[in-house]
Amino acid sequence: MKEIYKAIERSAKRIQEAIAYEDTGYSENQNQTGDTQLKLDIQSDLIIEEEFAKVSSVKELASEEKDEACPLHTEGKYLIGYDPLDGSSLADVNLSVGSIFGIYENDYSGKNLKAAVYVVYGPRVEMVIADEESEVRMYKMDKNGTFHFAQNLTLNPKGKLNAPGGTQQQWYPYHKALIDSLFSEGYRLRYSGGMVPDLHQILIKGGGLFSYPGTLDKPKGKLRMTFEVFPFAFIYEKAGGAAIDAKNRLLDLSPAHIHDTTPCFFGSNDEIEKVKEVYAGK
Ligand code: P6P
Repeated sequence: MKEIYKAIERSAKRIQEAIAYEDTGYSENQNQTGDTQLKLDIQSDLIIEEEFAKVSSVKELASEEKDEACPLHTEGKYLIGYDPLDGSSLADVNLSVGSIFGIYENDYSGKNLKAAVYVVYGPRVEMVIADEESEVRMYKMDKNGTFHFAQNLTLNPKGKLNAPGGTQQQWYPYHKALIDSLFSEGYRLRYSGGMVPDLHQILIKGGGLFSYPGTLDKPKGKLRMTFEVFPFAFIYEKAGGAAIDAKNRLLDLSPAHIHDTTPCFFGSNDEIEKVKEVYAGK
């Protein structure tokens, strides 16, 4: 597993340089979800592919930027589901973006996720790792591209931040009531439109709720199980929180296809219990 983390570190340094100094324009291509790909999306994907090609334990790569999974080393043990540059359009307006990695065995179901990593490209480059070891660990990159352990991350039983995703006009009325009730309790709005910095902020600040629900126009939500949802569900659970689709534990789900989406709620335990109460019977 350590050689996989090292490949992610090498990728992070190269992607950060691409974000900072290269073209953030749109390509002529679309990904499987129909998003027009930024040149940065394609370049970040290529960088990660190159770095994982050096890791013999990686059997297959499944990228959000590609329709299907690609075989790598036949004798490898791990399948990597990843989003090379999540929220990449935010780089256009100089906001933080991130890379997300799920490290699976056998298939891309939540129960087969063995480790999860994300990298935040913001004022600093930071990497968070969760695996079978006890703690969720955060590392900071120095000017040479070396990552140094900074701190462990844990979620309090209840937090103060509320990150409500999705088009509000398309929210189900009971979801709007849930979000409004948190604000009436004094929660602070923290939502940039980038899943990685938004979920990172809640982790660093010790708790709250990030939601990207099913909506009238997108009943299955927007965020992809394999590349985005399962890795963060793993990290939030390891940090002492919870992650559900409104009723079920997210890591109990299995995608029919690697690009399948699901409604998702990540947070401290008190907030997740509140979601379950509101959504019970809906
Ligand atoms: P909306 C970015 O495009 C992304 O995939 C996630 O990073 C983010 O949480 C979500 O979509 C934002 O979606 O509909 O709120 O703009």
